[in-house]
Amino acid sequence: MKEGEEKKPSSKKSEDMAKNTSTAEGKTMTTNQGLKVNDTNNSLKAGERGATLLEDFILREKITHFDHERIPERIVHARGSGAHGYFELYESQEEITKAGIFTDTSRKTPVFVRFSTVAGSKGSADLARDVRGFAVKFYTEEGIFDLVGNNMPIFFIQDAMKFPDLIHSVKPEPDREIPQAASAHDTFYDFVSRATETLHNQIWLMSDRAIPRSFRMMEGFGIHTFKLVNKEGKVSFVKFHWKPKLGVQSVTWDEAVKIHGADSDFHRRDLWDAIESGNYPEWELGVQVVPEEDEHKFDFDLLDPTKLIPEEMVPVKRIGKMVLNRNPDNFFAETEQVAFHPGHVVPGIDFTNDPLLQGRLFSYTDTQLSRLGSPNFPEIPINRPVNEVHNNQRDAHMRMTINKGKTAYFPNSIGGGCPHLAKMAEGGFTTAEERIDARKIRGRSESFSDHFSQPALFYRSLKDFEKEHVAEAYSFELGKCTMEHIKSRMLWIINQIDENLAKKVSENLGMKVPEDIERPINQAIGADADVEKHQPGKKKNYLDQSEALSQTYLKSESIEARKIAILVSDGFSGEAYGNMKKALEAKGAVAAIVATHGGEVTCDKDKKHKVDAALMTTESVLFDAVYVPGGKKSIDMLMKQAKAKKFINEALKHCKAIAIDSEGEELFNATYGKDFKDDEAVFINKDASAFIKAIAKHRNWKREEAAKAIPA
Ligand code: HDE
Repeated sequence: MKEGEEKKPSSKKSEDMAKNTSTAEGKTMTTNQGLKVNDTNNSLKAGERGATLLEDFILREKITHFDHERIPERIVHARGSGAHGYFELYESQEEITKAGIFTDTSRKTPVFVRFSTVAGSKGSADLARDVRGFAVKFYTEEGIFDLVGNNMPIFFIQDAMKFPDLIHSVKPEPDREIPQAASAHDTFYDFVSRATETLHNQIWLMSDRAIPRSFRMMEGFGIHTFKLVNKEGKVSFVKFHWKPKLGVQSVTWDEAVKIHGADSDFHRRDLWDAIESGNYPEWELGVQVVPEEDEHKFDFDLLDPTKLIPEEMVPVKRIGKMVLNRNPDNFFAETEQVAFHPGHVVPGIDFTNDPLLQGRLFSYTDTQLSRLGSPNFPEIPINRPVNEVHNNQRDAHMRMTINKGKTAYFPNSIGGGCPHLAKMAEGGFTTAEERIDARKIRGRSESFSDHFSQPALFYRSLKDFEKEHVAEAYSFELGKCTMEHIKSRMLWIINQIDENLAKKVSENLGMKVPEDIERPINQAIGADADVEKHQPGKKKNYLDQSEALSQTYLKSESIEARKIAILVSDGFSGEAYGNMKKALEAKGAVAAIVATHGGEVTCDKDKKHKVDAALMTTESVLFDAVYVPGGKKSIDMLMKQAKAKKFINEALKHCKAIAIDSEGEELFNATYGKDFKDDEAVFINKDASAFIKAIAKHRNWKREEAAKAIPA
């Protein structure tokens, strides 16, 4: 873009959506037919106490609409949160693609993003141990491009044919419909231990990535290898990455369990609040590009979605950024009705033969038909492209477009041959040509059979505290399984990934790692397949470690929209509070007063302050750090409250930063804090800057081992 040139406004989509919005401010109530209504409280009756009359068309209209308010929830990814924003490109990528969004730096492309959990139903809790969906809809000038990815770079299975099996195994067991939104049960591990292609995604699921602190602090991945095509028709392979500005951060499992009860909308609220407060979440879009001729240069198959390309082998080039800056106006109309599809692509982006991706190309339209009820779902405002749509598709349920003219066929002369076909030069989509000379076969490539090498690479690449979390997660999950043969099989499998990991988990389960297990190991193959060819075999070591696989790799100095609890009672030091609040807010954090009672709390300057949460209604796990200002009266009151001590103990246990003024030391000594005074994220009577740095680091994991002794 030339200097001084203005970016085009991002509002084309917002303007389009605005045509469908409705505000009731100052308006009279009407029926759906526009008839003014003067009573919406009483039905039409035969006498005041009499039977209700069927004639009451106003009642019937209201109740009928209500009866049909729900639509089927998504089979997977039912629980989600959405936000609007935009995408901007840093520099043209014309060498690898002709896609307008990746070549035209003057564009500000509108996007809608939906984050989700996978297994739970619509009303389940946000902090379930699960993969997170990360689906981005780009409203480009050439049509919709959907990048429908997850927060982990690989998937559980290699072939679309296995998707219903995978999902049936992880969903609640069908006899009792238990457990909700949890993988910790027999059927899931029964499947995992027999379909060993799942192991790589499975070990990521045991890592901290599965319990993020916030949607704003997750990476995103397109997972499949896609194709990019340039103007000359040259093809490159590509993997897409989203790198969050705030780094990748998680909560601990103990917190996740408690957040379930304290605020089951924790992630949804966090995203909403951050955007409302102007702390717009940001990600950079990265690409790993492999020239077409290098397809077979790797120790794994690029078409296998259970494999990632380590960043050490192919670096991630950051090509643009996405900012989420507007909350939806209406959850149902936007977040619920948005219909993603990996098959929504624009010229310059194309598919590979990844058999999982190929199956997805069918599934997503099919599922919208049952969920949204009509092939006209692309006409719903959130799904409409920003460019014009013209074709000969007509009618069906809920058609919105009023097509004029006589012709709905092609070729025609009556309609002047319109809509006419696009020539390639005009930007029409053409599939990248590929030579296919093959036998028709129901089977799987032997190159997909290495199931242990990358789970092992992932585990080796983690920091010690992350490894510990993986061991604890496996122990928890398998501990919840009731069938010995499933646990035993899993222990043998984990042992193939890493002996140390298997040792820890087996000790926690009070079981032995078996010498061998029933064969074949991998049973996710056809009955007539060459069994030996498809067994996972011994793990290979083509890279000792990949730094980028540890989530400590992406660092951030920011404390934007972090929530800091200021723990007080009446008589707290107004000056100390004011200084800390100012310092925190200057960095974009939220300083929330948590007091021994609700309403207002009075400081030592006799000034009243609004209480954000009374101790009895909130929990330490909902905050990122704790500050206790001085003020003798306030400290004395807090000393009498067991919940205040619990609040501090939990923050300590979860390795959070804690700052206490010297007058508060007495309170700190009455907690497990007395054993952690030398801790590098505990600040007694220090200024705000060190505290803020510690919050930006997220947690002091070095404390974790010693903090296990805290019974909170
Ligand atoms: Fe999906 N997936 N999926 N999936 N998926 C759906 O589509 C499916 C897969 C992903 O926020 C459904 O509209 C099949 C991989 C996300 O609305 C459904 C297969 C990845 C979302 C469906 C996969 C994903 C979905 C349910 C194997 C990561 C939520 C509702 C062949 C790259 C999008 C819907 C949103 C949603 C099918 C595998 C990500 C049923 C058959 C791999 C983020 O069509």
